[in-house]
Amino acid sequence: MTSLRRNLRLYLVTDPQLCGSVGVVETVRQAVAGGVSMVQLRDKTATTAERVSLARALGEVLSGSGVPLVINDDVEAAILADMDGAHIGQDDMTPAQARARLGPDKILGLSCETEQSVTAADPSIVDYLGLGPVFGTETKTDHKAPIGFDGLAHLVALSSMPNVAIGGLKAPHQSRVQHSGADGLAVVSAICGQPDITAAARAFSTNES
Ligand code: TZP
Ligand code: MG
Repeated sequence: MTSLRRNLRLYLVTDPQLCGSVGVVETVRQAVAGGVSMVQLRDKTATTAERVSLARALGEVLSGSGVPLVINDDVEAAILADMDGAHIGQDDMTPAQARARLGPDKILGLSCETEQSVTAADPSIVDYLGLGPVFGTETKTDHKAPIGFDGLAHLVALSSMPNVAIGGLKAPHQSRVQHSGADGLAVVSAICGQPDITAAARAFSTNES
């Protein structure tokens, strides 16, 4: 298994509203202590300068942990903060544009909701796919129709690229996600805002089959 596939096993996507008074940095610190293996900084309303500053603080928390940090949507912030990479959606800049800005060595993730988008993803440009939403979720209000575990398995089978499932996923779903062939789960509300963040993250490793 590649190290990226291993990193995708439990992927925390941060939400500043859900993190509340605990904050994104402290949430990430506690979540990594519970086994989170990759982090995405996702803040739809921040400026690039704010994202860079938050990314630097997160970089200190993650230093030496081997947990990669990528940023949602904002390739320039990823470059300025020298983060590990970026994650884009179908409506953002194209993967080719993002790769051209990031250079060959940074991680580039791409959200895919349909067969067409999965088969169109170029493995020489994109490193991993985010597949979903598996379930409907209040965390992202503009998501496409949920695909369920059957839809997830179908999308996984269409591509040999590393991938991570997202959308409404909680610790008890872990074995269903594994059986679909996905490399891991990306979660927001299962960890952000939970009363015991480390325990919430750890619940995923104890559910592993
Ligand atoms: N993309 C598709 S669903 C989603 C994103 C960012 C949000 C997932 O949040 P949650 O709380 O894990 O359902
Ligand atoms: Mg996006």
